[in-house]
Amino acid sequence: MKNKIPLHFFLMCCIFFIAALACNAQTNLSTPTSTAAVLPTMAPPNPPLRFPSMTKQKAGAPASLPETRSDQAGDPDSSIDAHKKMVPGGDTFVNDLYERPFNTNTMDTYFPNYDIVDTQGFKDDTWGYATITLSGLDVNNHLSGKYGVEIDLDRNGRGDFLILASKPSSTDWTRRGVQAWKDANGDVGGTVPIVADTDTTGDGYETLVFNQGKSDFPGGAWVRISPDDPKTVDLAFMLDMLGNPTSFMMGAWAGSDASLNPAQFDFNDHMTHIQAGDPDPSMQVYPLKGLSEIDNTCRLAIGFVPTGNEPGVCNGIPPKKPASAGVADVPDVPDVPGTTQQHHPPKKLVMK
Ligand SMILES: [Ca+2]
Ligand SMILES: [Ca+2]
Ligand SMILES: [Ca+2]
Ligand SMILES: [Ca+2]
Repeated sequence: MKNKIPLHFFLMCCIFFIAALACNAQTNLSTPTSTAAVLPTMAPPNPPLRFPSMTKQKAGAPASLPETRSDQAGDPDSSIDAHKKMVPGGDTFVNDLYERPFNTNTMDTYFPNYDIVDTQGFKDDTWGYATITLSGLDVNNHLSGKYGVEIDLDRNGRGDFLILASKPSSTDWTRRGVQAWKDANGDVGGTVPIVADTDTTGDGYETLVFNQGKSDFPGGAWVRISPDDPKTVDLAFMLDMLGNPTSFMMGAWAGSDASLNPAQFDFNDHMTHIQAGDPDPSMQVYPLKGLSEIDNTCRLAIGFVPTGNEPGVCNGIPPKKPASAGVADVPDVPDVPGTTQQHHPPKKLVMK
């Protein structure tokens, strides 16, 4: 008799077969998943954009300063007359030239680390450079101030960028403490650049374009103490950050954190001579008052030959000396003060 397969056995076989198929299907489905789980250990096909971009934007520090200097200017060394609570010259408030490395009112504290005695400018294809030499270090043998340059791209006397370095302490280039400010709305200088205006306010340098490496230009500006001279600050800034100028004017600044306030440029537009005071005892508004602990220089010509008529430029058309009768000679201060006759008339000193 022919053996019949029991119906229940046949059904069990079918169930087992279907279950096996399902199991196999699950195994097949799980395979890509496990393969994908392995992938992260390999190089990701699309790494986050910020990675390569950070690597690419990170610019190296500048190297040594160029061998050829573009321009240089001296500035009065006020240590000479510091004990007399006065300066040897170099301060013409109405023409944006200051020589005020003293405390306010009493002028009994002289700050050699705020007193510029020399500045130099350099330029290559990538960088602009400045050196700022101070009369001395502070009582702790540090340069505990702010040091910077004001850059006038179109030579009209109206500053465009202000680069400031706070408390430089290393002979290696660093971005620590360095900021670059821009006058994006063009109100630095007020109505008449360089010259004191009576009714101008404005917000000075209001736009922070570089802040210790955090910006669109991570390698934009650097500072170091000169490896050759502990009283000299070296600054370097990428020309790219300034729009790649081929030439510019550049003046040096030094002062305390409080005095070198970017929003107060130009200082002689934000306060009167009476409010600012003066470091010259022969002036009626002596001593220093609202503007103290600060020094600046005339503006160097970088990448061009000045005519002498550029507002604020060094070695401009020399001012005439006033008639001798009843008026003291203007202190003879070589290399100071960029003083074009049109913009920097001589200071009248009344005899005591
Ligand atoms: Ca000065
Ligand atoms: Ca000085
Ligand atoms: Ca002005
Ligand atoms: Ca402004």
